[in-house]
Amino acid sequence: MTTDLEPPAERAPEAPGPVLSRRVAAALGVLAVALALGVGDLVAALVSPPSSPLLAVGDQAIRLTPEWLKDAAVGAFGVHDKQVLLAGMAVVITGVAVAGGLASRRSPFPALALVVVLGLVSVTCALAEPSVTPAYLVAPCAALVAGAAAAAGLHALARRAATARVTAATAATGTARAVRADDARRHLLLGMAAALVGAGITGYLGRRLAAAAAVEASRDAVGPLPTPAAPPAGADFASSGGPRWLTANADFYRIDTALQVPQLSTADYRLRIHGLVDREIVLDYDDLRRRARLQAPVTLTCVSNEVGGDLVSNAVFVGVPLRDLLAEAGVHDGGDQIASTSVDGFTTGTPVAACTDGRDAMLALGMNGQPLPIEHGFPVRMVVPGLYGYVSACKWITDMELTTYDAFQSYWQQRGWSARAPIKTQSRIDVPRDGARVPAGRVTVAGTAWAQHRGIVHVEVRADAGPWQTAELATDVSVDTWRMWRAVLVLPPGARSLQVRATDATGATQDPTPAPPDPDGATGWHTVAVTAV
Ligand SMILES: Nc1nc2c(c(=O)[nH]1)N[C@H]1C(S)=C(S)[C@@H](COP(=O)(O)O)O[C@H]1N2
Ligand SMILES: [Mo]
Repeated sequence: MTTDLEPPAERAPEAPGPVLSRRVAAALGVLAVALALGVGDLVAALVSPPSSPLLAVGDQAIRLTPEWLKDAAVGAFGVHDKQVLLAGMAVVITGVAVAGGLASRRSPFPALALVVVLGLVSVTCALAEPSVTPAYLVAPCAALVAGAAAAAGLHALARRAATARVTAATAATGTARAVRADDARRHLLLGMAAALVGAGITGYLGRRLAAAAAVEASRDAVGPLPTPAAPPAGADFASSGGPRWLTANADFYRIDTALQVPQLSTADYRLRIHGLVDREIVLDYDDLRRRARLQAPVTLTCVSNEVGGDLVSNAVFVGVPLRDLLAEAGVHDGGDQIASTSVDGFTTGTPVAACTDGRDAMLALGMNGQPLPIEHGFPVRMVVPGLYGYVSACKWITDMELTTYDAFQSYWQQRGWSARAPIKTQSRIDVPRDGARVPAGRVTVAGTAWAQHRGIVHVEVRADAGPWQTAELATDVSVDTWRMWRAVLVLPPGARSLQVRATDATGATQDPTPAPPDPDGATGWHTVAVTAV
């Protein structure tokens, strides 16, 4: 038994079939195709990148284009010919989608047919890719299904909205018919918004994943770079619990301002050296790789490192000596600063003198025998021993402008940090850890000390502000790297405070004044509290 709460007159008359407005019909076509392309892109990125419908069709278009037209396109658009092709495809596809939508004002079938035809075209193009595997069918088919579902679903919503509008045309506001028309219209708008957001998100994620995969592949293609000799014997006291002299790439500390790791492939890589120079130079990755003759261990340190902090790591870098490149460009007398820019817009400002005074300043391509990890600046970064990272270690570097300290302020300088930032002498206790309980009596204390480009010659430790005791130093490898140390202290039972200080090769002992990192590096002696039991 049914109850009918509405009088029969309120019920919609059997529609002869509503007609969608041109605007709605066109939008429906575009949204269905956009969602199909977005889903196709995302699924392809996850399954098999070359099968992305848009890119597979673009690839075929390039393959089928006669040589004379290709030459003309390259002549007219230069290196932007691919972008022009993709933009052209976007215009054509949008036009076709609008037409398909407009043809679907009464029935969803023209739009569905369009999606199916586009789907079959992309299937055909994907299957024509030289590297084809059966997995190449997945993305175009997913695109087809998503596009067809969007076309059918949006069309149903649009019909309902159109029907309700016709029925409500004669009804007063607030009546059930008018409310129903408003609801139907809201559902249609929600459906369209969902399709738009879905197309945007899938398309964006697909593009990003594909870019990341392409850069990963570009890095793999570089192959191994000269492998560093094994660290010299006795360079660390890892056997006593101290840090290893060489930091594994995966453990190397990381600092970036960018929310996402920049993705730059070797094929797209260009470095421009310009400004106060005799000759502007533009180099690509292969140019740099051919000149990469310098191999040196360098300990990088972040200016933000607190006393006792771990924003310091050591690796063997391989790269092009900066002084070679600067000599080639011919730096003008007045030029005292290199303004380096990363592909993500970050900038550093490095003294020209530090890059020409004979130290191992370089554009690094390799780190511990591998191409730079992407998060450490692949394909190319700057490394200058002795300077904090924010004034020297520009990652994903694409531009070096010779300028002056008067004319240019780098990223962190603009935010109040010092223009010049040589690394301050520091030392750190790694064992025992702060808060540890240790057996009373003879306790091994071990850690690291650094004073890059000056070198560490002396480290002392003490307990409870007692007399300083000289620590044993590990083998000296380079003035540009940290130096490990260890000592045995005799600790009576109870709460003990252990402290360390280092002296660099100029004879200067580490500054005891506790100071925060801002504006040019922290000072103070690292102190840990332990309990001897
Ligand atoms: N492009 C870019 N380069 C950059 C940075 C950055 O945020 N963006 N950070 C700098 C800072 S502050 C430091 S300490 C070092 C850190 O290098 P790492 O992440 O390889 O250890 O990179 C420098 N180069
Ligand atoms: Mo830093």
